[in-house]
Amino acid sequence: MSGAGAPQITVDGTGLRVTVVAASWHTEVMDGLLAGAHRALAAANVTHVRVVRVPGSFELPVAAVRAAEHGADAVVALGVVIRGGTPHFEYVCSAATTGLTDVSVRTGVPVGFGVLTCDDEQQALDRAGLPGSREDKGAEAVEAAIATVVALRDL
Ligand code: DLZ
Repeated sequence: MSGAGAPQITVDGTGLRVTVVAASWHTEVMDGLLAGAHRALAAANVTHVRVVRVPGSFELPVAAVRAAEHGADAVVALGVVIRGGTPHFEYVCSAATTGLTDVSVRTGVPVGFGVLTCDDEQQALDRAGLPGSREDKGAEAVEAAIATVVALRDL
């Protein structure tokens, strides 16, 4: 999937409670995603922010559902999964994507999807919002989650 075609989203999240659930594998990339998420939250005027760390991306859905059921207006899930030599990659990616989708649809709380699924570490670094990165997926996930909260208000 290419990053071309991504919308420019400007969001106002004043008054929203946002929980960031973040995996811990691949420290440098995760630090970039988290920093990008914090930048986007500040730009959107979100001051009520909680960050919950879990071991791996497989654990993101259970943390996300807890946050969604305990008062978060939006959840942002951050993780990095890098392909290895076994099918484990597919299982972790599938569990994270299916689980997070299920959380948002079932609870009605938007979940921003900031889980990178990459062939190698360089692909992840290019998307991590670090100096020299081409993309900032942590920030994008925050903007998407807040924009969805705002969009749902009109329904
Ligand atoms: C086991 C594992 C592997 C091999 N790779 C990653 C990864 O690249 N990114 C990630 O977030 N988590 C990885 N994990 C850990 C699993 O997500 C999970 O934490 C463990 O299987 C324990 O449930």
